[in-house]
Amino acid sequence: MFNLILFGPPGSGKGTQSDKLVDKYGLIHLSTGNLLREEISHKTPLGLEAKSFMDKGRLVPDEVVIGMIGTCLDNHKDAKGFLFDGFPRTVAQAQALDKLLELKKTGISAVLALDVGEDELVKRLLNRGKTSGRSDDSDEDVIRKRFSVYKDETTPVADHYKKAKKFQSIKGEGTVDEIFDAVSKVIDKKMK
Ligand code: B4P
Repeated sequence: MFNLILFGPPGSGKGTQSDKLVDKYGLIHLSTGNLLREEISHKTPLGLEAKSFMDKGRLVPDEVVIGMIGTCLDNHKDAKGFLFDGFPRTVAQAQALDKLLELKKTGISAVLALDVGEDELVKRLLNRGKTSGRSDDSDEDVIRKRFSVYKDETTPVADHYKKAKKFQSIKGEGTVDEIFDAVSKVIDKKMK
């Protein structure tokens, strides 16, 4: 199996690149952000709980997202690999993912981080907020809160994978196609 984590701050292009990567490599796309928004749109109890965190720019509790990922892995027993987008976002999530993959006798093949400056990130998110209807993209204070949560809670996840020598940064500024080419080159090398 080839299991890839696309890593990076909010607005770095994880979702954008994931859509293209799953088409090219035939991986199963697991975006915790998309899964949570789906729960919110169906007004499930899980969705209502998640919304209260997401609207404030905070992370949804670990046990909620870990449970969701566990279910998705079980639902795709024959997958040739997974693309994790926006997960793991805490060290506890990374450790849980290691265990879940171990049970499937597999592991993380690579963690690719999209590197984008904060001014560009704010610009992208506010821009998306104009059309997406996403409440977490419309308010600059909430966007800044998401960055501070990223620095405090998600950056340590990078160290977790650096220790395992699986982490690589890629320039995330430029056109979507330029970044896609750069990411694809790294994946092609890792798949060899
Ligand atoms: P996510 O859905 O993961 O949202 P994100 O980080 O904001 O988006 P992403 O990084 O994928 O967006 P993209 O750059 O593609 O999370 C939302 C919330 O859900 C979190 O804040 C948290 O509350 C909760 N959550 C999710 N996962 C969780 C977890 N594991 N644990 C706890 N809570 C969790 O796109 C951004 C914009 O940039 C788009 O408009 C796009 O068109 C544009 N763009 C992309 N690439 C570009 C480029 N090269 N140039 C110019 N614009 C570009």
